[in-house]
Amino acid sequence: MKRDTQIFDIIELEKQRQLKGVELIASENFVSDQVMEAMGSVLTNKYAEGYPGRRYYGGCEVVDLSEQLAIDRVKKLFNAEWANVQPHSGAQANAAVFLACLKAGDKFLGLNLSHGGHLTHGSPVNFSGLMYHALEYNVKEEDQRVDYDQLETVARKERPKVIIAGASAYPREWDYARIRKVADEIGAIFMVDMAHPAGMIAAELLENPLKYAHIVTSTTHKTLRGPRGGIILMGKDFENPWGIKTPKGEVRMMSSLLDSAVFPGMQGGPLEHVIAAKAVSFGEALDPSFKIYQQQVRKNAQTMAQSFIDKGYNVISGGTDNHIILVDLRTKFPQLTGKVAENLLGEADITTNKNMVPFDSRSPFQTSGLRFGTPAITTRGAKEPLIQEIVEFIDTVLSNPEDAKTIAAVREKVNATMSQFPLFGW
Ligand code: DSN
Repeated sequence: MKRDTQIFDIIELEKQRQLKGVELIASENFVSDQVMEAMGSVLTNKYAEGYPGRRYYGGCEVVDLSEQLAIDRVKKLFNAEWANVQPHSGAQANAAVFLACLKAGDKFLGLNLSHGGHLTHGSPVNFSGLMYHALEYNVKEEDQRVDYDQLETVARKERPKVIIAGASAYPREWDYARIRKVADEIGAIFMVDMAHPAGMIAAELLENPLKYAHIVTSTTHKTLRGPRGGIILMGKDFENPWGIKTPKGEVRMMSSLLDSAVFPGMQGGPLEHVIAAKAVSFGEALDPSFKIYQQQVRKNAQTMAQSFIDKGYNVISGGTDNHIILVDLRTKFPQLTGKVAENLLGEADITTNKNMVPFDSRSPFQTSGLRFGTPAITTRGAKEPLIQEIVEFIDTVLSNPEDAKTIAAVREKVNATMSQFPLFGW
């Protein structure tokens, strides 16, 4: 077969884009060469519906080994009793938990999307909001931290079957113990979606939600620095609280309901090449060097937050406990929308994303905020001085929105700087 130069030329373009730019999207990272090697391996050829040791296809004895290795490593990493590594994404992992715990129309409670919540935690345009009865809690206006009083009030009044913690744009630590307490009071399942801080949790820099939550979901590609994908974990397995029984009349364990919800409930054949790549990344996260990396991610995030504050920006909640910095542009640039700011920075090869800020006066298509994150730039080798320089670049661009020459000069500096931080061994 002739080499498909059309697509490989496009892939090369993307490689060059990644190499020359400053990557600040909080949910992105750069995986190692061996993670990519596993993803591009012969394992993509194998159908393996089912789970290790109980498949619906022959010839699964080898992929059983790699899937079991992924399960064993992720359990060790997060101190989990049970894991499912098959979800194709975080959204699929969450959908599987919903399928296992809720019936159509049942109530659940999650963080308001416009206050930092995830799309799959009840957005009206997502399956979670379309199929189920989504209730929400907010952050407080005065300090932009989760309003636990409101969460408890809604939980006691509405008695949702599931309460979810976790966010896509929340820079602070969670009080998981407090949420578990109210979940127990009303008999709800407490689920934590740790997609964003998973790597920091693995490195023990943030509280491990598996100690508090019944069920924990995550993506594998953000701070955790694995391939794109999802996982479901439990610190401790337990009998399902609704008394759903096996054909033999025994109450089914939650692990059994969750396994069935992933396959055959939500998905067909697992992506065994991606599962092998997950195993590689979990192995990397178990290495002591991963903790040093995560410590630097946090130092860089704190440096970035302080540098923005020093330049007169409004950093939501006044700083960060994790890898996320959420900036409200209205204080420094009242006319500048997140959408325009994202495009301006893109012209300087600085990649970030527009984001709603709590109590935003603009729509999700415009927004008043920008979300920044330090996992990817830290993988490139950035330390605090480079972070300060990057904030300087960002401030120069946003302060000169009409000045194409200045923006082009910043782009040249960005490209020259990033050429000193190599990536990829291929
Ligand atoms: N879309 C992912 C993010 O960027 O945070 C998960 O919500």
